[in-house]
Amino acid sequence: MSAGKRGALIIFEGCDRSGKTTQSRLLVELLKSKGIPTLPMNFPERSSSIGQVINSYLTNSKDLPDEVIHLMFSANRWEHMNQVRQKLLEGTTLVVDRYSFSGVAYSAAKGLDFDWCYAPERGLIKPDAVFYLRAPSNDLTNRGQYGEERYEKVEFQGRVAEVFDRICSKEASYFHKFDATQSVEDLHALIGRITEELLPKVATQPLDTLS
Ligand code: DGP
Repeated sequence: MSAGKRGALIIFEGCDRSGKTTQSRLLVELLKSKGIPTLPMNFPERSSSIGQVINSYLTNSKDLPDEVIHLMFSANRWEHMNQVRQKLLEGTTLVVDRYSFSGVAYSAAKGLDFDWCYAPERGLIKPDAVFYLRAPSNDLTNRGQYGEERYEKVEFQGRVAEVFDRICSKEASYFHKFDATQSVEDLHALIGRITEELLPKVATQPLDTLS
């Protein structure tokens, strides 16, 4: 960690095709251009053996009970926690496409109990900021390639958005909700500004955990 300064854990959340991947890429580019050590990550991380099971599930080549796949997604985050902690303490900022909140939102949208869904996420490193991109689900279906994976159905995405809204109210102290229908450039400018204010603030704070 350079002069006792840690990196920030920044998460992008939202429904499928809400623009998370574009916005997280732009944020990584911005931070790197300013000389801030930054790495992109995404969950599910599909290359591990757990990640490969998740990939088979998402592409509909494997079926699993809702509870089992929920715990697999969570385990996929847990298996990367040492790496996440180490990078943050070395001073690297991590920009992560999806985290625990997708875990809760997608499983609770299927009807699993909200608190049960949250339980395996407790103890994971708490994000410094979550950028939640919110758009009406009808809008999202018009974006490219919608419908190829298991969860990409309009009605289901509507329920996912409702759970994300509930999480956003519960975790309001570090959630930032944005209208995802605004232009890519405007959204990026807003997110960039918030991040640049955030980094020096959290640099000397200890890491916290989700509770
Ligand atoms: P992505 O690679 O970001 O497109 O995510 C793939 C799909 O997996 C997407 O429909 C959202 C869903 N997803 C991501 N994380 C979780 C999770 O922790 N639990 C569940 N049930 N679904 C998730």
